[in-house]
Amino acid sequence: MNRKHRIAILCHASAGGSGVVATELALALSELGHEIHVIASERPFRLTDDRLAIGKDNTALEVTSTQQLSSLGRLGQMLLQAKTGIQQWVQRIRKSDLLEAEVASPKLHFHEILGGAYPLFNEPMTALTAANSLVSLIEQHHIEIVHAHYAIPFATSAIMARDMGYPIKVVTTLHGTDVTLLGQDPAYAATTKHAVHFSDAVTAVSHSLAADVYKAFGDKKKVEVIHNWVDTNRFVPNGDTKTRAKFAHPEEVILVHVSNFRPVKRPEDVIRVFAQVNAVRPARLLMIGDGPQRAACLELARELDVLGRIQFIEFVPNVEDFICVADVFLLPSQQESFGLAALEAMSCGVPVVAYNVGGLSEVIADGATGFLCEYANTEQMAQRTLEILQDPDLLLTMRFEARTRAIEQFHPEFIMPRYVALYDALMADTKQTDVLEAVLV
Ligand code: GMT
Repeated sequence: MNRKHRIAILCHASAGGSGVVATELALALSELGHEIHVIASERPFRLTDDRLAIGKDNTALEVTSTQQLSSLGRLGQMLLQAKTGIQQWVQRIRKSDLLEAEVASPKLHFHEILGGAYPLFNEPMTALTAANSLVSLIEQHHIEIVHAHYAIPFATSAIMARDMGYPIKVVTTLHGTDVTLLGQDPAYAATTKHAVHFSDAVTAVSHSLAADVYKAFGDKKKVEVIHNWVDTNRFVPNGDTKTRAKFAHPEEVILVHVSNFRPVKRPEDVIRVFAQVNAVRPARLLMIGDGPQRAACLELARELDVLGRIQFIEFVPNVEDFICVADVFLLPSQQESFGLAALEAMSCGVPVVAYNVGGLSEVIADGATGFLCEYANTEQMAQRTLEILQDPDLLLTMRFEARTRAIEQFHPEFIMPRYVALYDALMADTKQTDVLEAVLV
């Protein structure tokens, strides 16, 4: 089916993977000619002005520029080979029915959720204000599909709008903590279960998360696994020695961690691992992001006497430039349904060392694109990191394998058609006039 859909994408705007995935999905779908309306309390941080401009030509189908690659010497050559393979693949897939659809001019809109503040009450009523915003949008733009990212509160808002009589289809993508943390909290468990059961379609970003959903909410609802993807044009090795030189001397190695510094990310473990690595091999650490554990990380770094070797960098819009200088990316999360940050690092040709939790084993190929370590074992993580850093051949091979895996397994060309097929299947028995009629009545 080549029908274009009118889709509202509801997501959290704050720094978090679900907002990133929702934004990238919105951009990619609008490039394919679907009419997309992003709704959030504020503009999602990755929906920047320049990203909006990307939709103007169909550049998402391009692969890494040769110039960028050739500056990388042996690694560049290896990546170039991977690039050629993927280009052939893209040519082939372009010829298939799925993506053959003519690419219309981008149709991407952003809408802020209506405010709804009332001076008497302190309680935020986001679920209700989001449902109201949706209703206005459905009426004005004849939305057919509402795609909620993160179960609560947005899937609930979409279901509410549908229950008001609008014949929309509700798609909910589960991202992780909505099921594994909030979904387990008695304060949210019943509403999360309701959101999952009453969505028209539910997707999870990994097999591991799908299994968690079945465990938490029963197996009555089919959950389709659609992995996250990465923009391999943006997250690309760039051989930028100038930026690297800003953070480290030539003989030093660089470790990088990116997260929102919540307890679930265990950023203090990054400091512990770094201290052990630095004791053997002079190193620098970039801690990128911000969140509740930042102060504890600073304190621990002081205690372990490595503070002077660590740069804390709060929010950077061009995170890829910082990831690219890394020799190894550290991700010692307690739970990670997918680990988008790990995939972005791999796409930059950076091996990832992480704990073996959640869906990380679906992203990181243990021993090939990095290492998976026993949960909470910082000694093992430091040892694995050193194994990579002390062996230039292993580092080079892992860099190549990481980039190749990102391109071959997690390129938007493979993932995006899964979402489009899901929308097509949902709309297959809905006549286009149904939505218009319901809105006009
Ligand atoms: O809980 C978070 O870390 C935030 C959450 C989000 O909504 O941004 O991240 C989850 O979704 C990401 C995108 O699908 C995944 O890559 C992360 O692994 C997942 N986080 C956890 O499971 C902890």
